[in-house]
Amino acid sequence: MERSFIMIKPDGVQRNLVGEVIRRFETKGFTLVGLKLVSVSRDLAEKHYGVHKERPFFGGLVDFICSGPVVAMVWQGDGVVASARKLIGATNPLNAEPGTIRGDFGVSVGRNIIHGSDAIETAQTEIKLWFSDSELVSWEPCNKAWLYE
Ligand code: IDP
Ligand code: MG
Repeated sequence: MERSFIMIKPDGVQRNLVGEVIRRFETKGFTLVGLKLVSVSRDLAEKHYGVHKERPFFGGLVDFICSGPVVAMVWQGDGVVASARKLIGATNPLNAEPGTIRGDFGVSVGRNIIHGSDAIETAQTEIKLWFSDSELVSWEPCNKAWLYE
């Protein structure tokens, strides 16, 4: 089944939004298959945001991701990659719709609380970068028959 890499950034952790974010993914109907608190190394942050290497904000972004613990997660479910992006909202929280995580909790693009993979292939790469196979748990939620027809 489809999986997405979701990370609560240092601002989300510092602002006590870990439970709120997890609640939104849980109540939507997605399944948590990986979860850990990580003190991110520069190397990992640079690899994760490698696509933005040439952008002016890259250095500040890497500094920020390494500035405090993050919560790295893998969520599973039909269409989870695109759906997670909708739950998260637009990159700039000021443009994010109310009801989305960024729309409800943020005001600044450099402090937008959460990361979510932008495509299925990106998700696969990011999951491999952040998690070993043994850290991911395949399990069948008992409410599956009530979420899927
Ligand atoms: P996304 O997180 O919505 O996928 P991306 O364009 O992939 O957005 O950018 C990655 C992250 O880089 C953003 O979540 C944000 O934290 C940061 N970022 C993007 N654009 C800017 C900017 O113009 N100034 C500062 N930080 C930015
Ligand atoms: Mg992105």
